[in-house]
Order: sequence, then structure tokens, then C-alpha cells
Amino acid sequence: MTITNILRSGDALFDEGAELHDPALYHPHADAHGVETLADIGAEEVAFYREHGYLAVRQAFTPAEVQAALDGIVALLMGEHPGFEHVVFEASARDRLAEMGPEERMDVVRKLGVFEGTEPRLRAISQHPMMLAVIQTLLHNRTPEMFQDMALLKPPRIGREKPWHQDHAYFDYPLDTPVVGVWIALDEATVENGCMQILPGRHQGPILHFKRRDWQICDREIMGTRSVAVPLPPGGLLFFDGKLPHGTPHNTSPKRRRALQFHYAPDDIHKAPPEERLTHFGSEGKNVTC
Ligand SMILES: O=C(O)CCC(=O)C(=O)O
Repeated sequence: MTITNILRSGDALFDEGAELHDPALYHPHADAHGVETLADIGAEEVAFYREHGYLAVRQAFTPAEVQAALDGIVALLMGEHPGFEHVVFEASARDRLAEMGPEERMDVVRKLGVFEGTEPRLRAISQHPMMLAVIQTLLHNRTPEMFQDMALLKPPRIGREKPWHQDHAYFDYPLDTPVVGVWIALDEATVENGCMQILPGRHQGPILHFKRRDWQICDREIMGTRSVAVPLPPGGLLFFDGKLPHGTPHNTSPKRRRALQFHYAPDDIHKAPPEERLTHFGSEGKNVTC
């Protein structure tokens, strides 16, 4: 899981970026293009993905599959898998956490990760055969291997922003490695509760990242750009290129916005040292300001 902002306090891990963002960073001018089901993806949709860096699918999973994934998350959070510890809480809940019961704690969790070896229901959705078949096509017919699994819960009112970034800036893979991200809505995801927002077509190369509210693209680069929102019903998903800039605003609404995010790359790729990634995405030593 992304560790830039995670700090331990007592027994719990907290995400540190509580600072509020400028609302103008998230003013989409349109909704994302997509299809209804995974079966609707053909050559035209693959061409769209290659050109724009994303494709939405509004009904990828059944209500039963969504419920199974939610049950898997609850099982992890309720301690049904002893030893599982990859849970990160919202920093704004730090002072209250010790007094909260298990149910109440579920609405202050920011993210969980590294669970697919532990929770079979979450593994099942990450290995959904039709979804994997599409990913294989998007990876130029190379066999997909999942290398990152997360649940991003953005709780009501306090779920904090994930500032604009390219996921590839976090991955120790050579720049030309094809990476497909999949973001799956488990609740209805809207602009108000913090759905994904993207910059279509900006996935062709690396953009410098800075340590600000997170490891992120400079706000100045984003202001005034024509971003696109990806509202999705539960069971909808977004396929997105590892270099597609995206971000999600603070959840100011009273509604939950629970999601899963998986990343896949061809199974025959090799890691690169972090210095290589920083050469492309890092701002240190480049005489740039933000
Ligand atoms: O679900 C979210 O809020 C965005 C997550 C995200 O973009 C990431 O973790 O890379």
C-alpha cells in the first residue's frame, strides 16, 4: 500500500494528510465515457482506452458480488482474520479511536490493503474471469498479475482527499511497463462523496510529483484543466492506465464511498530500483517549484 503519509500512533496506523484542498481542484466539466457491461467491450472500446487512458463500465459486478466484497471488508475490520493488520485510519479520528467500538471504527477507516491472500471474497473479485480477460487485452495480450490490492473507504464527512497523481509514480516498474488500474465502486460513487476524477489523454508520459498534501502533482498543474468525473453505481468500475492523472476530493457528504482498487501488470515484468522512478516522476534536484 502507498506509504508516503502513513504514521503509527499507539497500535494504529493513521493517514496524515488532513489538510483541506482548494475545491477548485475538483470541478469536472463532463462525466466519463463508458459501457454498460464487461461483455460490451470490443475493439472500439479498447481503442478508446488506448487513446484516453480509461474506460468505465457501469455494471461490471452483480449486487451479490458487491455484497460479498463488502462482507469481506467487514470481516477484515471486525478482526475475523487474526493477524491482519493493514488498516489505516483517517488522521482526524486519532483522538476518538480509543473510545470507539468496532462498528463505529468502520466509519473512520481510510484504507486497507494486502488482503487478497487473507480474504477469499476479495481475492475472488480481484480475479473475476471476465474482468481479467479485459485486463489481458488492455495489457496487449500479456498475462495479468495483480501486484497491488486496496480498499479505499473515504468515510462520510471526514474521508480525505487523494490529491491528483499518477499511480505509476508510486510503482517501482520501468516507465514503459503497461499497468492497468481497476477502481470498483461498492457504494454509489458521486462527485459529492468523492468519486474518481481523471484527466483523459494525459497518460502518455510522466508528470513531476511533489511532496505536498501527499506525493502528488502540483495543484498549479491541475487548476483550470478539463477534468472528467467518474460517477458509478455499486458494481461499476473504472479501468485506467497506470499513468492517467487522477484524484478524489474530500467526502463532504453524509454518504459512504467504499471502493476497491487493484493494479495489474504483465506477469513477466521485472522491478526497477526506486531511483529510476524518481528520475521520471520526482521533483527533487530539478530546479522546479510548486
Ligand atoms: O479511492 C480514492 O479515493 C482514490 C485512490 C487512489 O487514487 C489511489 O490510491 O491511487
